[in-house]
Amino acid sequence: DLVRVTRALVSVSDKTGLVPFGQALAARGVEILSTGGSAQQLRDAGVPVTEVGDHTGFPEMMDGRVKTLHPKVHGGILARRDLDSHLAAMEAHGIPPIDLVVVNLYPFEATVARGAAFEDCVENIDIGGPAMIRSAAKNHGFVAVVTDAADYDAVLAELEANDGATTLALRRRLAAGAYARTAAYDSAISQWFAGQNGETFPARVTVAGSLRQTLRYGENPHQQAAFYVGGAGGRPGIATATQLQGKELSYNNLNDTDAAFELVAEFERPAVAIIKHANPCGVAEGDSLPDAYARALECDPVSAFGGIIAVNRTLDAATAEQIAKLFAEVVIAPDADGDARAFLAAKKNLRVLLTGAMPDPAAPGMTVRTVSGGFLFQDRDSGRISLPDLKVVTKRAPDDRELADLLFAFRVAKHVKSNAIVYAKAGATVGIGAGQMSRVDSSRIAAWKSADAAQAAGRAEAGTIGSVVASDAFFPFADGLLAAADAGATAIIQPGGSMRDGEVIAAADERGLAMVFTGMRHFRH
Ligand code: 93A
Repeated sequence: DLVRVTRALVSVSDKTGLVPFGQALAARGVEILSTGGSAQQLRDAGVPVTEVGDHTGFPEMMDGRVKTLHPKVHGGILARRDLDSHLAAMEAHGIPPIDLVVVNLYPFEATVARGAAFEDCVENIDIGGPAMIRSAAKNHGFVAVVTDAADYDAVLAELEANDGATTLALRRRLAAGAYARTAAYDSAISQWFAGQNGETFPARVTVAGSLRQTLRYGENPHQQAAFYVGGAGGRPGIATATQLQGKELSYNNLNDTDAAFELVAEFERPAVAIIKHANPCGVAEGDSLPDAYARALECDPVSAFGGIIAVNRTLDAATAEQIAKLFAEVVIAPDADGDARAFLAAKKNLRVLLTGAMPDPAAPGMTVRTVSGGFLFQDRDSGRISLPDLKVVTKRAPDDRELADLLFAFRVAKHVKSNAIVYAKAGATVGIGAGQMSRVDSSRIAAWKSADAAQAAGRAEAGTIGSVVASDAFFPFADGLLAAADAGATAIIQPGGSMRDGEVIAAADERGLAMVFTGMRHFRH
């Protein structure tokens, strides 16, 4: 299954590593056919090349739209070397075999990403390149296809090891990668086209991504798993992060870290979120990160053990020193200063991720999840409630302190699995109830956990006394609200819109509570 490389066709837009690769091929006596810009660069570096136009006897034409689309190129790539009829056709038409195809495509994705005009994007749809890639990959029995400069070294190593030949194993691996590349390329084109036509949900979709890493296992050890990146357009977060230290990230780490980072991105002031099982067990904003961290931890220090910590500012030494005292799985931050890095370095197993920037919580985007036999697509929940959106529905209006905490609590509730109930005071959560099937249970659990935490810390009263409370969706009955009032909450924020809003408002008035409606729900499942 060894095939000696005598002739290569090189046509690349991304010319990274082109010259050394071409030099190495030439040194092996490989004849290089190449297109305009690629040929120019090779020739300038002293690598002998034949222009494809000279090879085919046909000039590049129509601004390069037609340069390699010629039977002498495609015949040379597609011909089976093990069939007499194919060999006879090559002979009859003067078609020499091409054993190596090195092509990367017009930078369509990058052209779209830089906001180029429609015509410019269209011109960057490569036709000849994918045709050659697909031809070469189909004929992998005899032809090697390289679509990624990262594979140049592997190809050269094979040629070196096999006296100038490629193995079938390598050609098959390259072929699979080649079709993945053309599929992703066409998927990007179709997605862009649909967008230009104003189609939010086109008739067909492809979900494209590149393998970042295989994971030790999935949610459980008997499940295989891998992390693919792609889709969100470079949104700062786990996909763009560099890992400074620590063990390999697990499937659950990635999922929880994503949740943590998206949550702290909601806040303008320094903020900290501690996440367990995709739900926050403490969130706070404050004048500084150390202050926010201390108060986030105070909410539920028992659950914070083994948690994931996200901050929305450059991690400083004081915060890092505190974090180093806790057993945490992951810390994610936009950046970390030198002293902070030194503190965390002492915790060898702690994974530290730096993203370079915070994501924009209001940015539009799509989320995808799988269901049996299909996918569910939706806009990401970029909804954000601010002061002018609030409607006071009770006799008593919230005071300024309550209003600030209500907005804070509602923003946290958006990131808590439904049914979500969040008690907050002075910019910190003091009780969180998540993921219950009934809202009243979430309300009770949050209050109970808050009382527990106070007792464990030796505080006289539960954090919920004098707090405010947020609910991610309306209270269907007054019971959930009454549970919050019993826990000591003085003000409530919720979407409103229940059939029984009247009853719920009356109950709030009776208990002297202030309540605001947001008109926006934040379910998260
Ligand atoms: O315009 S094309 O679709 N028509 C072609 O016949 C063709 N052949 C190669 N684009 C074509 N290519 C692409 O040109 C390659 O895929 C590569 O991206 C690029 C290399 O051009 P140059 O060597 O002139 O820089």
